[in-house]
Amino acid sequence: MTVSIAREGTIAVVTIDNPPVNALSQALRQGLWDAVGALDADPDIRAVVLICAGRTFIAGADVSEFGKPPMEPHLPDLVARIETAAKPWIAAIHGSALGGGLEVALGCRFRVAVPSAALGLPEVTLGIVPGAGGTVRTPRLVGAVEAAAMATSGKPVKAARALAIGLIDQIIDGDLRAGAVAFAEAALNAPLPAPVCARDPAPAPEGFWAAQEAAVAKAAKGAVAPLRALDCVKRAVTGDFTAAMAFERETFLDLRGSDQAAALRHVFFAERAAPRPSTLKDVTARPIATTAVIGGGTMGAGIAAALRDAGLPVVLIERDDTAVARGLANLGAIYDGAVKRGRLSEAQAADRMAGVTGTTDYAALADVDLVIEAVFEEIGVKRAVFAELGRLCRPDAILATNTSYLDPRAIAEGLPHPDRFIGLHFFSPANVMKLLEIVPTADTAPQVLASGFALARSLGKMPVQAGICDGFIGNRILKRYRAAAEALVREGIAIAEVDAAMRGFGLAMGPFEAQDLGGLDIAFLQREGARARGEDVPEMLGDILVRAGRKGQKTGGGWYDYAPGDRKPVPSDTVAGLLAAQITPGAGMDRAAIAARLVAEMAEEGAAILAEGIAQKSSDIDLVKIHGYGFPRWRGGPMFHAIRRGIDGLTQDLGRAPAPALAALIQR
Ligand code: T1G
Ligand code: NAD
Repeated sequence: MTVSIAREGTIAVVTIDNPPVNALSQALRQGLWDAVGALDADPDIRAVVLICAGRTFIAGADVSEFGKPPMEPHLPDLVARIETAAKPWIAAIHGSALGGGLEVALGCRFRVAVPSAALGLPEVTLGIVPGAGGTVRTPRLVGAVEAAAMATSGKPVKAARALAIGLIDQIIDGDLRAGAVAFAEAALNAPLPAPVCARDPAPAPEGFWAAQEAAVAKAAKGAVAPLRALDCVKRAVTGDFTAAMAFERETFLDLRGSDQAAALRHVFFAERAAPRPSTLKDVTARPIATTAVIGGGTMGAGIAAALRDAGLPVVLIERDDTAVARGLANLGAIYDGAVKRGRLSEAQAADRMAGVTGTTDYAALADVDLVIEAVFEEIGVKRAVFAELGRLCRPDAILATNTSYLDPRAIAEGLPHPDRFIGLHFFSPANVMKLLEIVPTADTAPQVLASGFALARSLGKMPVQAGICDGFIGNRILKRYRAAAEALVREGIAIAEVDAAMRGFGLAMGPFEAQDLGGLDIAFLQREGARARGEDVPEMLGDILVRAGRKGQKTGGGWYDYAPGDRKPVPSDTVAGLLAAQITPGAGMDRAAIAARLVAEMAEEGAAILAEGIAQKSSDIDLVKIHGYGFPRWRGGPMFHAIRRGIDGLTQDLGRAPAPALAALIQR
């Protein structure tokens, strides 16, 4: 790590070089602290440009220091030192100025940035609030509304927007360093603006705070930090600077040690470890420039959209011309929706569609780099497709299946060059859900596995490597979760109570309302298929409902009744009658106990998955649940949650001792 000083006439250029993202480690803070003193004492220097080497401006405090006691110089003191320096400092920003990075830039008298730069206060995504004046100085530049949006959402703003709202003073086209030095020289020829701390924030619009509190609480879905960040911005706008700074620091230190902050830090590092498995460190991925999708149904259309969103051309293969037209229409519907929601312009949507070629002719696949199969979940249909692919695709073309429950090895049996075969399990809707389970077989070449991870990165997906078992990682835990939820119903716990408990825990919906939304018949058909293969599959309560024609919302009723045209779940007397014989009322459980039980059951299945080597690390299992099934990020995932619950907590939650694999994981 270095903080170096160069002199260009009367302008000093302070360059930070702390790879990979110039995070504000203690050494870096000390280096900047010392640089202020040195340059204040230099009579030849009239202004200071602060710039970073590498790919980005300061990306924030060093997250790896969070679990440790804060060390001097504390960041708020460093920012104040820059702000009150004898010579004005100019922050020259490229890449991202995030968190503490933006706070340092706010201590500067000016901020300039390249057009591609982003500036933000992402602290709430780590379960904390800015701790060095981010919520206090930002409103003094951009006003209450913009500052509240930045601090409570954690979303960065691009340079053009930052200029428009007053967060930066100029966009530098061309060389940032030269442009910043020129800006500094010009700034010295005019009266300097007051330091940000001395500027008064514009008052918030009438009624803003009450409306914002309601909106932030709704969006936060149980996360604590966003509302606390709003409180800080409100103090900054309605009170004096010093008191607001004290309030923010107190809030930061309070949240820094919280369970939610620990959970979100866990997810932060898990998300950075998953896309780069150590086993693939020296493996080069095969380039993927052209792709094909077989099957234009629910998943095929979504996968094609994900590929197009990443700029990859797609050949969409279907059974016949009618199905081709339907597949293209499915894809067109996805983009029509994106245009309606303002996510894409008409021209962008048209461009996405122009990159798709629909056909029934497999000869169109002769030169594609990657084919993803998403046809019916029937082994015969899939094997026939791969026989064609094996015949017509290049021997080095990567062939992938999107199967949910079939054994990829059975699908690939007899395929020439099996080293190029892999499972790529997308989640519906495939162009939205970030999770991608990557399922190699024993024959899959490391280069092909690396290509799967590279594809995930280019699609903006969260890749998790999974071994082969029924349901891989996510659906196997889902099956356990559903069985455990049904067990509670068999003990007399109301269906609606189970769903309310899981919503209260932070899930978007409970297990029963989710099945009604997706359809009970999908899992029912899986179970029936397994039974037909002679597997011992216990009777589920869901089987009783499906056999009674209750498949969920699509049939007007599943676990709940639905009034025509209404998606609101209503507890069903019919279901109560159908299931009455299966219920032996137990002692009853409150919602906290219900949620604790079900999360512990998820973790117990996760521990078994880990012990069997189906998952590589427990944090991957957390990512599967968060990115594939909506497990609340601020809980860290079922494995993180269980490890913090400990053996005694889990014994209480399960009503019995946790299975050996889970106990062993906790005692590691
Ligand atoms: N601290 C430590 N390491 C960090 C880091 C950070 N803030 N940000 C990234 N890294 C590491 C990361 O673990 C990975 O390491 C490598 O850098 C590349 O990251 C006082 C208290 C900057 C947009 O939340 O958003 O300031 O795996 O793969 O995709 O108010 O990293 O290679 O060993 O993500 O190019 C606020 C978090 C902190 C920014 C770059 N700041 N980082 O994305 O690379 S709290 C953040 C990011 C704070 C103050 C408060 C992204 C990025 P490795 P990467 P990327
Ligand atoms: P779907 O029925 O919506 O689509 C399947 C498509 O495949 C249909 O359009 C059909 O015309 C086409 N097809 C069938 N035989 C074909 C052939 N020989 N050549 C070309 N096209 C053919 O099914 P879906 O929900 O999209 O599921 C597809 C696959 O994705 C299944 O393996 C499923 O297990 C898996 N999957 C589904 C989900 C989900 O939530 N639906 C999630 C993940 C994975």
